[in-house]
Amino acid sequence: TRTSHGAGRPYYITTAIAYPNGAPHIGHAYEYISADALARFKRLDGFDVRFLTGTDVHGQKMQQTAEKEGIPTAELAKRNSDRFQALQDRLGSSYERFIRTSDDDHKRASEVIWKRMADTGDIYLDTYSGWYDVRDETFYAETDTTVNEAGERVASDNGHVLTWTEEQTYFFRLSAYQDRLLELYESHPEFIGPDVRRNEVVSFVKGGLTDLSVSRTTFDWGVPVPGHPDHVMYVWVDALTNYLTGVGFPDDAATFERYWPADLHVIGKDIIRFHCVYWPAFLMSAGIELPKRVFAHGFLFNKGEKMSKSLGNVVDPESLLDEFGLDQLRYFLLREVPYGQDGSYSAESMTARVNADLANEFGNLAQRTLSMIGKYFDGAVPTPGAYTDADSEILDATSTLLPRVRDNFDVQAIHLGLEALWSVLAQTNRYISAQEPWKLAKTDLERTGTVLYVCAEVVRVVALLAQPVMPTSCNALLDLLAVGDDREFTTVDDRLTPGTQLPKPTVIFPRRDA
Ligand code: ME8
Repeated sequence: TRTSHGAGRPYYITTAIAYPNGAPHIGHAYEYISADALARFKRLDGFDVRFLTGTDVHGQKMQQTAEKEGIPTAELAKRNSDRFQALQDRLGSSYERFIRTSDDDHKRASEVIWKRMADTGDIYLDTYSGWYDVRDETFYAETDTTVNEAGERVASDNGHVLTWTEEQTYFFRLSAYQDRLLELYESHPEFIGPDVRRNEVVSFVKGGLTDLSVSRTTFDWGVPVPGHPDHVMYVWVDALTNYLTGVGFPDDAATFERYWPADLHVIGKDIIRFHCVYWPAFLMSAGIELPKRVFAHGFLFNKGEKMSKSLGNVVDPESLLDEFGLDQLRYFLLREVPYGQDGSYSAESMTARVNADLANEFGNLAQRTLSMIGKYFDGAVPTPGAYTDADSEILDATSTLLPRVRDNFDVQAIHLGLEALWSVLAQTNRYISAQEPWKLAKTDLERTGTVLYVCAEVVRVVALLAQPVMPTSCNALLDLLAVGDDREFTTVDDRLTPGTQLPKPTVIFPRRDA
């Protein structure tokens, strides 16, 4: 047996936990798909992966939405969390746990981290007065607000309408962590990706930190503050703690020691401050190791426009799945949008990619190769003869794919990993056109077999390495090549065995009509 790259080492990856105050949208689906592809890649590369996702059920917005709907908040949380989980399942998400912050073990984890921060002396009681964005559950300093045309006080950065809050709350001594945070970003530049986000965070922290209000008394939908049940924790305190709960903190020491610190928190760019400033400060205060990396993906827009309920252009992931298919959606989002940047979705761009990359570049190569093996070799893998330079060029390019794609995935450059695979597919399509095995078959069956063997090898390796992105289709392709059950990346160099009987080929990536 061979040792895999991961050699069974633990790898802990998380997504943000969404507010279930409405239905999930395509932005949520994007985060789940991308994190799932990263988790699957690590699993196939031999890591012992733990992938955590879930919902963030507390906070004022949840309570307000439930009031509007006239149902208990717990009922809203359960109903909508179920919808988020159903979406994950439909997306093929390979999570180990779907946490809801209403889970009992999460309450306990939140109490323990709170007590530890309090024991350090970082929590004190004071009066908070200022602006609050209920939608994002964020406090705003007066200087970061303006008044809109309707005379409402709004956040300068996103225009959300703010409410004045004035109450006695507990504060976290965030101001004490400025130097330690700057030192963290300096000594661990990999802590925040992509680079542009790190620069944002560094300049924010350099601008000075004020203490953070970390409890609320004007509503009760949250985790009660230990010893002070008239306060509930500020929703972000308990929300961030989900990453600890998900690996057994504080009671399951074995699991916690195995998987913590997290290798990667996948989040969207709007919540970078919570993950790269507040979260490491809370952990430093509580004496808990810091996560190794936070990666912020960009936002998805509908034809370049921001999705919003008022514009009526919110894309429902279910309808996209119905229309395009799961692997098509997964591929499109991960290939079209450079991971870490904003991206745009449109039916036209999706159809174009599905046809060009999947139906033509990949599907057609597989289809031609397999049908010629059927026609000229009775469906048995042909025996390659001596390789020409043209053959070797393709085989060599193929054999460098795993390390290249791994390097890309290691820095979450998912789109570049896919680009590397598709460049070899393009090269192979040029090769098959130049070699013309359909003509060779009339004069030189051995040479025909060699060319088809090379093409089949490319299909095998690309299908193997694209599994994290398109699990179902790639496994179907590997089935068509009679590849055995072990489909981990350790098998990348196990070439197809000549003489192996292949099943009757079927179309894996159908064309779409524009
Ligand atoms: O922020 N495109 O929850 P949330 C891409 N509960 N990603 C998007 C997006 C879009 N249009 N809209 C949202 C929260 N997201 C908190 C997280 S974590 C301890 C607590 C992403 O439901 C967003 O960036 O508002 C975030 O990563 C995730 O969806 C959940 O957003």
